[in-house]
Amino acid sequence: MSDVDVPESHPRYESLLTRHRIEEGVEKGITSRQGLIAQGRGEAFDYLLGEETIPSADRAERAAAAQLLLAEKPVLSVNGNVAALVPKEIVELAEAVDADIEVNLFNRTEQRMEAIATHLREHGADEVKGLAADARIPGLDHERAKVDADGIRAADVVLVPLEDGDRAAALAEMGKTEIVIDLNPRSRSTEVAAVPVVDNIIRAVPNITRHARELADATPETLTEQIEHFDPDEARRDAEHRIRDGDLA
Ligand code: PTJ
Repeated sequence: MSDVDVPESHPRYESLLTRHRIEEGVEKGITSRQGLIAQGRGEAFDYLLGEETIPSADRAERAAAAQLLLAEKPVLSVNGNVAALVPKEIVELAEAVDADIEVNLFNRTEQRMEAIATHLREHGADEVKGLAADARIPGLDHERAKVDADGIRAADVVLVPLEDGDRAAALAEMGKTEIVIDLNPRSRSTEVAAVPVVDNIIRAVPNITRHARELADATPETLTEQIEHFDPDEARRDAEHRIRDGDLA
């Protein structure tokens, strides 16, 4: 049994544990109530994908690792769902690829910003950006436009998990290379991503870290090859095909 009293033998153990983390996130003031809805949407896609990392998602995760390792200034963007689901794993990824972590919220309040930064520090983060909010993403009129000048504003590669599409499009417009983690292969964020990762964030982040550790000593040429061999359109198509035509048995 775990701390949520779900036996590990339960067929939906992982899914129930994930729900519990989101619920806890809401109770702690980390996750927004809309985050519960986003989680439900994600779960439906994940169920249809077979609740596993499909081979094209694994290839995307390797390309994501290569992009982050090649980047001059990589930043991992964190919202309320990401902080509740994978706080330790985000810190580990940031360490593996030498990236900054920045909190960026759709439903931004100072309280939530502080609660998330504290939560990430409790899980090992040294520095958490996003609180300065001394720069803006052009073309966005909501709270997600607020970023740090020495964080997302200056980044060349940004990891954007569980995002609404507006900011993803605006970041792409700024010329940033985006790695999007989103279980919906047809979301606007996934559509604009250089590297669309159609996988559950609880599997995707540790898997990107594993690939990054494997590629840690690779030359820039090898990293570039990994990226060039990855086809984002094929990854989107493949995930959509799995969702539409997968075998539910
Ligand atoms: O914390 P905030 O205030 O920044 O708000 C965050 C949410 C997630 C509430 C906000 O960005 C939002 O409303 O997002 P959307 O428009 O619901 O999009 C979230 C996307 O993430 C959807 O396409 C979901 O299918 C997907 N998703 C949900 N849970 C997961 C997921 N993708 C990967 N892993 C998940 N666990």
